[in-house]
Amino acid sequence: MARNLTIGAAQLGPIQRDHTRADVVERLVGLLHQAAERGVELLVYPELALTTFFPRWFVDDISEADHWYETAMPNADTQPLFDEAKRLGIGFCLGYALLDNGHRWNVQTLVDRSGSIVGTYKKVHIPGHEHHEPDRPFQHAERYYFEPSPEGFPVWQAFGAVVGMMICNDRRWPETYRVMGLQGVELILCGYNTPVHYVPDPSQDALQGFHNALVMQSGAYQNGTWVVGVAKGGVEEGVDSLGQSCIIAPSGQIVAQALSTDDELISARCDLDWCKRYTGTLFDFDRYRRPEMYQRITAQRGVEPTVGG
Ligand code: CDT
Repeated sequence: MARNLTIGAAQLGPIQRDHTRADVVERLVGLLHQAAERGVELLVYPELALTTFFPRWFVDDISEADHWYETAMPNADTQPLFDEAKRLGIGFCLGYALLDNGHRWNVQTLVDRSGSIVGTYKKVHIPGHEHHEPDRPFQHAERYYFEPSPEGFPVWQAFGAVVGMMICNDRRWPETYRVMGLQGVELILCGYNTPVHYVPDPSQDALQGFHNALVMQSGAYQNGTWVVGVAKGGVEEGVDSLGQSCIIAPSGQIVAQALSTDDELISARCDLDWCKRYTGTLFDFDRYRRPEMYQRITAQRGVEPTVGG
């Protein structure tokens, strides 16, 4: 029997600093209703989908930022989303900041069609900087606000598929996809907030869209998996962020892509058995991989030159 899953990517436009959780959840529910009309079974929202991207500001005392974090999921603000999704029989994946026993995580929670939590993924690759950098036009202080996950890249059996998650910067690292690929992943869900202006090297600004597609398309193809990338785009508190949410097939082809940088739903009917055409042939890992040749991948972090220069 064919394993088809209709997946939606609920791109968000900007969330400004003074937008309340209630304002945002109303938008999320609006996109959920559009998704229901299209027969979507799983809807994916962006990274930090409940608030503005607060790591763009620095605070001297981190407890001043506590209000940006959720302390439970669901909670009073998100319960309407959980209730409506359950009523409609739509599962979803939601990105938010979590404050848990003093630990600060950037997470995505996957919820099944009956409203039960399948799992929560914590972001592994935390980009940006730890300290205030006053010369920047805006901060990217994720390394101040979030701990890197010690849990790696688990996968879950859900929606009739093997499902994994990654968050924003994780999508730029091939190891992210491969660790899940080695667990038989068939669907990777990824929310992101990507400022168009990359402060350390502005020559990359014009390439943001290219790099976004490049990493997710190659990760999908090289691991024979569906990838769903969902942006919070547009000008948020003066910072322009990339849209270009997309759904990518195991062939590496983009099957749906957002056209705006605003709230926008895209969707695709995804044949999960398409994965096997790649994982059972060209990327039959068990047959063709040479892990004994890849020891450096886990043995070292930075470059250790092996020749002069
Ligand atoms: N949110 C996130 O991880 N954003 C980064 C921005 C670049 S690093 C400052 C990204 O990889 O898109």
